[in-house]
Amino acid sequence: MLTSAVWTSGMACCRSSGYIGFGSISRTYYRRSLPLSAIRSISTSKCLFLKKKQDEGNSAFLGRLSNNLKIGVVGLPNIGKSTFFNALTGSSVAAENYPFCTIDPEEARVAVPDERFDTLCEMYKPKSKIPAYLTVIDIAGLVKGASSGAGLGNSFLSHIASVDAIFHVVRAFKDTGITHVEGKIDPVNDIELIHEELRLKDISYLKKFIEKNWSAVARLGKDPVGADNQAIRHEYDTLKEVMEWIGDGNDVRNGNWTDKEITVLNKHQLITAKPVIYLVNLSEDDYINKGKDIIPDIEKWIEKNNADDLIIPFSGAVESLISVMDESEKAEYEKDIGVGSALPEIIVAGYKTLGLVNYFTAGSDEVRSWTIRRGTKAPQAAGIIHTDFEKGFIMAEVMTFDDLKKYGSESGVKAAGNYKQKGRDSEIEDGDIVVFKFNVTKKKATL
Ligand SMILES: Nc1nc2c(ncn2[C@@H]2O[C@H](COP(=O)(O)OP(=O)(O)OP(=O)(O)O)[C@@H](O)[C@H]2O)c(=O)[nH]1
Ligand SMILES: [Mg+2]
Repeated sequence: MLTSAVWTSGMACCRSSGYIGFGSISRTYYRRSLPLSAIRSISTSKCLFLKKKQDEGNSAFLGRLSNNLKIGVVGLPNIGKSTFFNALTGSSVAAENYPFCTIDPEEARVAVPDERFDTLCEMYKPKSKIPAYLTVIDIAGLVKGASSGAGLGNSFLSHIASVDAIFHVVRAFKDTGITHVEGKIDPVNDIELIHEELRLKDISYLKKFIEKNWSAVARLGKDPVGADNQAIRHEYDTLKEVMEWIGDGNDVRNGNWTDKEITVLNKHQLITAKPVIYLVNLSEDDYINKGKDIIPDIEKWIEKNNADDLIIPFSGAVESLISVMDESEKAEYEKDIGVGSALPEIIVAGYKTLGLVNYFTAGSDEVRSWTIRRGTKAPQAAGIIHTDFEKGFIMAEVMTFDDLKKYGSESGVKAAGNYKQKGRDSEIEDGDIVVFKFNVTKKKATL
């Protein structure tokens, strides 16, 4: 029978130092029967990545257009970011009890859990199975004043600027043995502090831009002549408006921007434009009782300030333990404590927050999940596999995963008349199983 483990102060899960640090855990047996759905109901209570503009039918997407999008782990120092990163990605970066243990960003990929992929692998029994991956980056801690150089300062804010979305980790576990840079456990205060530093960083970036450009823009006048000059004026006006919006205490991602403004914003990649998921690091006990004394205050803050952002409770202590267990130990432990790991949900939420969806290629050689941004047209989706597929795109033959499951085979889907052809203006959608037809005539080599 498995015991429920209590993480005692000073315990580090640090594979880099050659041990898994649970030797001094006091093991007490608790049988708890909280259903998994209790935790799940907290974390699914928020919608994901819904920009007002998109809801209103706009097509522009706030964020980088790339298929290698990254999500950064951000928060105060010594709050469990690297512990979380290690458990999430199976890495072994140092996670010790002192602030600024992490200095250089660490990057790792984690497979995105997807039942559809698993089902396809069962159906096709392929030689090779390649799931979708989420790239996660562990970033150094931020302290009060980081935007003006305090702590490890500005360079670390630039690491945050280079990711596409943020896992904002906040400490809610009480453990007097683990130093807290603010000297107290106050999750809402910590969230506000980080939020403020990120906002201030955006303000200082915009200030610099405006100071550098105002005289040139003033010379252009209100209605400049020529497309280039008009674009310069528009960029300047947009960023001035954004500056006012952030100056009033708002994050860029909550603004109501036009497509044209979003194009400008995407050029500048402001930090508060990035989607955020708040990950609340609870003690094991609080995780088991779904953070009932902790989560409501945080939810209130998020509701007031960033209502569209998602909050997911987890426990670094629980995840560290689970991450070194084999499948049967894990199942028994999860049964004992009555809740499961939050990591699958966190990975999927991160993936969705980045606006990513999957299509599949499936056959006896390989089943593979390909990552595209929602709304990607068929030729560009083909280009993810190979640029030739995009250049010589003819069409995509598509069946949906749901149809394949329903009719049991490709021929069943065809017999039902649900095997479709998509042209260059059609989008490839989440769950499409695709065969691309393309034709590339090779140029003759010239001597
Ligand atoms: N009790 C308890 N300790 C934890 C938990 N998560 C992390 N710790 C401990 O807190 C200390 C700091 O953890 P890290 O994961 O290194 O924290 P970090 O946020 O990456 O810190 P920096 O890299 O300095 O910014 C380590 O001693 C961890 O063992 C937790 O959930 N419960
Ligand atoms: Mg760290």
